[in-house]
Amino acid sequence: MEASQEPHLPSYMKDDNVSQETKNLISSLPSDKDFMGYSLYNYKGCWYYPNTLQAVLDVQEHFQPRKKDIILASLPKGGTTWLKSIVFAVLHREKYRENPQTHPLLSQNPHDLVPFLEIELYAGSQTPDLTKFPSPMIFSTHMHLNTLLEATTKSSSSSSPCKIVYVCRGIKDTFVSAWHYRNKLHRTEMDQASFELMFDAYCRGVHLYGPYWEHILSYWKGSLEDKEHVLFMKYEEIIEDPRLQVKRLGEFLNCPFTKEEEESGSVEEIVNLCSLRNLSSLEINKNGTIRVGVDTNVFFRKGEVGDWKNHLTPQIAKSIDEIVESRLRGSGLIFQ
Ligand code: PAP
Repeated sequence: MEASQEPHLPSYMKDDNVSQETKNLISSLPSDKDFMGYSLYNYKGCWYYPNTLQAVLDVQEHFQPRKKDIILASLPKGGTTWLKSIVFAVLHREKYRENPQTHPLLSQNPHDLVPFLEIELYAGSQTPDLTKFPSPMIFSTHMHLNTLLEATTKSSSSSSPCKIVYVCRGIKDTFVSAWHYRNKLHRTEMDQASFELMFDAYCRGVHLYGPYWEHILSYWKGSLEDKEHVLFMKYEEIIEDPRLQVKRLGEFLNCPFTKEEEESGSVEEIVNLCSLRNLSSLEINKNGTIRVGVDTNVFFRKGEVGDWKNHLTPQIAKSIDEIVESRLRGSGLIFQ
């Protein structure tokens, strides 16, 4: 089925919102198909569906962050929803301290509180009105760091004017999470052949915003070069010690937790508020739909480290580990 006719496909995966100029560009780009046969195009080393590429180009041309804005970055299924909720809760903790029952995370999905640049804001318009958002505003993106910096530094120096937090997750769990997400999006249980095709595409790096290793390396290098502006986080580390990572975020965002806050349990409150158990039990996240038209419940599943073991044989797992290891070799980043 053509992407534009697939009823459950989000707009960013389609090809019906592309200017003539972008069509011309696309016709000159390397192309491939995703595991369902939808066309992907490689622009500056990264794979996009046509509508996503259009929006990325618009972000690059028109987005102008303010100094205090914060940008959250990730690969799809890398921990985006969790990071959005934690950063929102850390940044706005004072506002809802007195009346925690009015906290926006209890009534809105994290994706509606922290909008995507290219998947939401610039997907509907080349020049969305961002002045309506209070500063500091938290935005999010799935773009590579290099692509993002082309947008954020066009009128300033080469370093990012605002803070960027990146989260990533081991490729096998990212892949398995993406597999379940696609099944939920298409409202069907896809077969083993589709699973294998999708796995093969991940191994080749041909997936939206892939290759995986290029994406994480761009942020890894960026975080080493500019520690003040780029923070590199791992989903697995948040699982292991969420308190520590929440405090790390507070430091990075220039709103460290005071001793009194720590003693009064403020860090734990954020950890609990943003936990998968809590968020997924809320009515909004069970039966809601986010602004871009995706059901809220598709963003919450198991949230475990190592769920890939239920889907990949040790041999298959080894093959993808070897690919990632060879691509990351020499970078100092160890990630499996
Ligand atoms: P996105 O990039 O499309 O927004 P993203 O949030 O990165 O998706 O990935 C969803 C994964 O994060 C799911 O993982 P799973 O499929 O392995 O279960 C989801 O369960 C997990 N997730 C979502 N919210 C949380 C949370 N609050 N705590 C821990 N994991 C979470």
